Amino acid sequence: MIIKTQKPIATSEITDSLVFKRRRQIIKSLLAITGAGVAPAWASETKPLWDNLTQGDFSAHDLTPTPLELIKNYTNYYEFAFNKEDSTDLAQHLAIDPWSVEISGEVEKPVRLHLEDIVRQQTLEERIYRFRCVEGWSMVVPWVGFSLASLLKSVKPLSTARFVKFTTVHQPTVMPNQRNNAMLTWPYTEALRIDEAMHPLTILAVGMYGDVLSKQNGAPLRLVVPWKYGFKSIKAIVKIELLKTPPLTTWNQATPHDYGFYANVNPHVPHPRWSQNSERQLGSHFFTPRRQTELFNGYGEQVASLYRDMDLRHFF
Ligand SMILES: Nc1nc2c(c(=O)[nH]1)N[C@H]1C(S)=C(S)[C@@H](COP(=O)(O)O)O[C@H]1N2
Ligand SMILES: [Mo]
Repeated sequence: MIIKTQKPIATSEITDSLVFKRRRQIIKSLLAITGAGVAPAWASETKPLWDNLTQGDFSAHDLTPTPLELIKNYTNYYEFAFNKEDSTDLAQHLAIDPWSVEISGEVEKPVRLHLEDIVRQQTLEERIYRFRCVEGWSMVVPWVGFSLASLLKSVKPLSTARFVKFTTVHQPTVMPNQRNNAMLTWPYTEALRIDEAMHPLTILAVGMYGDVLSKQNGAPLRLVVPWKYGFKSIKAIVKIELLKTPPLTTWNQATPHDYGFYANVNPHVPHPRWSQNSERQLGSHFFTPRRQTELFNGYGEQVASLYRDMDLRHFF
């Protein structure tokens, strides 16, 4: 894990038309502090520009970001399509400015916030995380985001809050599968236990590769939980609810035997139709051996204690 921090940048009066430009500027200025951010270092074999940054516990792992070129058309976004290229193209129609997020439920101060105000209040960091999809592929992504815990604390969770539910935007005019009600129940929802949501590794991302998030990757705001399978990392979030009881989530509801609530990356628990023992790393040559999948996607040192009392073969 590599973390880069900067004090939030003071924004003054922002009009809606400036919103996107402003967000992009804030994110880009994060890279500017290192004097880098000109050439996309992740797109080549040159030294990554975060080489000079503090490296966390994961320096032993290969955390060279997957070249952006290789992942930008490789999208799972089922509101748009069930194949990766079409969902990338169709996602460009999503309307993302202005954007607001409702935070409600078991909190002292339910609010609806403009994304710009959230970004202004939170401290943006760059985090380079491994990302493992349940389908058996993986990548390394330099996200730009902020701590979910920090946002949740700002609305003062009540002691009754035990789960956090996230909901994707409902935009049936541009999301074809929301119109057809195809396959899944829309809008897409996901959830975490409150301690998972409060974990320092859990972030809400507004950017990647030193720029704003692209629409196909979940703009303008998505969850990233690096020790869980990718489907937990819900895109285009408009609502965050703190709840007393575990909510039904999209995949858990659709195929309860395939996808558990926890969905922690676990090489020992196969999917009903394939092994989760190894993964194809995006961008690797076809003759490169598959990577051995790690328990908790390699973040066990940080998160295993959350599941101390659970038999991980049953809570999958
Ligand atoms: N709203 C929404 N969020 C979603 C999905 C989706 O279909 N809709 N797909 C999930 C799955 S299965 C994965 S693997 C990741 C993919 O993220 P990426 O396209 O940015 O790589 O997004 C997750 N978040
Ligand atoms: Mo996925």
